[in-house]
Amino acid sequence: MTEHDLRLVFSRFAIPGDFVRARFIKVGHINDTYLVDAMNKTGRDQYIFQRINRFVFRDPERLMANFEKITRHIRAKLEHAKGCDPERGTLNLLYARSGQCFYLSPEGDYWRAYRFVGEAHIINVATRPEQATEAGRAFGFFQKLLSDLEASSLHETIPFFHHTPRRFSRFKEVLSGDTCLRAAEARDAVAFALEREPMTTVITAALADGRLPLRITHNDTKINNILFDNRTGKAVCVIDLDTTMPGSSLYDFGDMVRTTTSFAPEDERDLAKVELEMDMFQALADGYLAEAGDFLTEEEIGLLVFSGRLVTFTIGLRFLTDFLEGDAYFRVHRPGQNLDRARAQFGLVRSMEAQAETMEQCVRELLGKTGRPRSRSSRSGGKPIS
Ligand code: ADP
Ligand code: GN1
Ligand code: MG
Repeated sequence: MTEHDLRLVFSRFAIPGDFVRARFIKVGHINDTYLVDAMNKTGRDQYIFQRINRFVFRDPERLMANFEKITRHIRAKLEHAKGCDPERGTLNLLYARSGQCFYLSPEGDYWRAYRFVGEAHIINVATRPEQATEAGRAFGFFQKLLSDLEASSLHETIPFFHHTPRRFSRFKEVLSGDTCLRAAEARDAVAFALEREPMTTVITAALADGRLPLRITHNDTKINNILFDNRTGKAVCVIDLDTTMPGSSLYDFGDMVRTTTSFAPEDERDLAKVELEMDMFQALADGYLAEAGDFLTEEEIGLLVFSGRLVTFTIGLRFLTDFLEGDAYFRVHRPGQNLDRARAQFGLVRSMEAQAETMEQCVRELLGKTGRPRSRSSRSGGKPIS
């Protein structure tokens, strides 16, 4: 994608001012994201432009319908909430000249644009407990803001996204085909995955029989999908809303455990560095329960610690499957990166397995401190799947 193309895409949006330049942002694994500088009469403006990944998202128009619904809903809430800033507290979409919230190029690419949230930064690896607390609060608040939006009003942008048994079947299929001849190199990770098949069904089974409620959840709650304020260090905006759709609160909490409790990066090669840090976990759970403790059911609370293991395992399994398949899904910046990512996730699962009882104790203490959980009937939100 050249600067010239971005200039053209920019011109298709109803944005005042002139295009100045575009820079590629290398962070996410999925979409192509650019920071665009523009100049208007009053000075410089910045925008985020994204080309939606068509391989991952098969129906971008439905995805954008979700996006519009979610951001409008949140914005309306923030406009009435004390101390909230609707300009920075959610993504603000910009419209194309066609009137749609995306631009479809002649090549078949879907583009969207939103206002750049300034004076903010992302965190790829949490280093301090306050950051984990902020992450927990931000995604808990996000779930709360969407709790009165009808789950069935959103499209499923990626069917069976967190469905671990399906992910496992796909893994086994790819493994037995081994068309890229990579299974031998991944023998350790493959063995780790195969040993853990029995745990894969726990959450999907509980959702299917109504023990767990279906909610609107973010479904991609890694810490770098939050913008943090440069001055205060507080979470300002939850981003990357492509997978916000019906799901389980446990998918969100589990992915937060994966990405806020270890000081090692997602693709760490030195597995001795991959450990769950208990003070980070405590800080995360504290922040999350401060927002979500009121609406979570006892069943959800009972599976919080397990969700960390399951979601970390599932994402490791997806990295491993993608490695075996030739890196078709997750963007890689070097050969073998998806295998490193898989091994690091599995290392973290191992650390969580070893510390499971201490993690459970930590949740019990946090709940005891605040008198939660309250009785089930006093909570609202979340509908069982029929
Ligand atoms: P992906 O789906 O590929 O992960 P994201 O939507 O997470 O893409 O965006 C990638 C990166 O772009 C983010 O990590 C962040 O650095 C930056 N970004 C996205 N939206 C904004 C925004 N509105 N304001 C500032 N930075 C943003
Ligand atoms: C992808 O888009 P990004 O980079 O925030 C992926 C998540 C994975 C994550 C692993 C749509 O998230 O599911 O957990 O990578 N998103 C999609 O880092 O597949
Ligand atoms: Mg992202």
